[in-house]
Amino acid sequence: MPDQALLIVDLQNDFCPGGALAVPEGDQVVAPANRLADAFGCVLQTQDWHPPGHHSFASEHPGKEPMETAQMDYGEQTLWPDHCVQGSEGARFHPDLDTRPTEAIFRKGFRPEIDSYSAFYENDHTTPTGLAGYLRERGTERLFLCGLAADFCVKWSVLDACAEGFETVVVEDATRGIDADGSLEAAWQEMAEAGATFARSEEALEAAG
Ligand code: VGL
Ligand code: ZN
Repeated sequence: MPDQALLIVDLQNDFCPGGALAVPEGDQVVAPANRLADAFGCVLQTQDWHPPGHHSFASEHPGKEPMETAQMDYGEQTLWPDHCVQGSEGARFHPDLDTRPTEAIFRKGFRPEIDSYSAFYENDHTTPTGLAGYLRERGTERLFLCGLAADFCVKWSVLDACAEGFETVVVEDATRGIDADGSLEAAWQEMAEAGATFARSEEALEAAG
């Protein structure tokens, strides 16, 4: 069996119903994520972790509303409601998520001027988080991903995981999308084109052994 790991992306209060940037049914991901975390030998998490006044917040751009875009040094950036502010309740993991099996938590989005969707690179696509090196040093060949949001942080993590040469599997019933302007449908297609495969959690649990 290839050496494998599970990455749970941004399963935080602000991305769940009632949160600042709620993903529809985001909380439904918690139960399958817990089952997966219990089964995998190596479990990692990401945590969206923005300083107050982060540049991706629409509130920092006078005249702009959340979900509009702005031009940044590194290209076009979607503007979001203030969310996942460092140390806030919204930045905490969902209270029902069992984080005990988690070995390492990679925080991202903590540089004030640059957003970070992917678990591997910031949105400039060049500043690494160290996750690729961590996985390589551990000998990981296959990476399973779940969490939020399917069309943003999960998608960009999946595309980078494929580009970094990991066999990449999206656990399709353990993720949900924001779906801004058809972004969810596009995300499934982009992930498939990048070479990712898709599995139901039962299949992922079987693969975890
Ligand atoms: C995310 C938008 C802004 C995500 C994070 O976790 O998908 N989306 N920050
Ligand atoms: Zn964010």
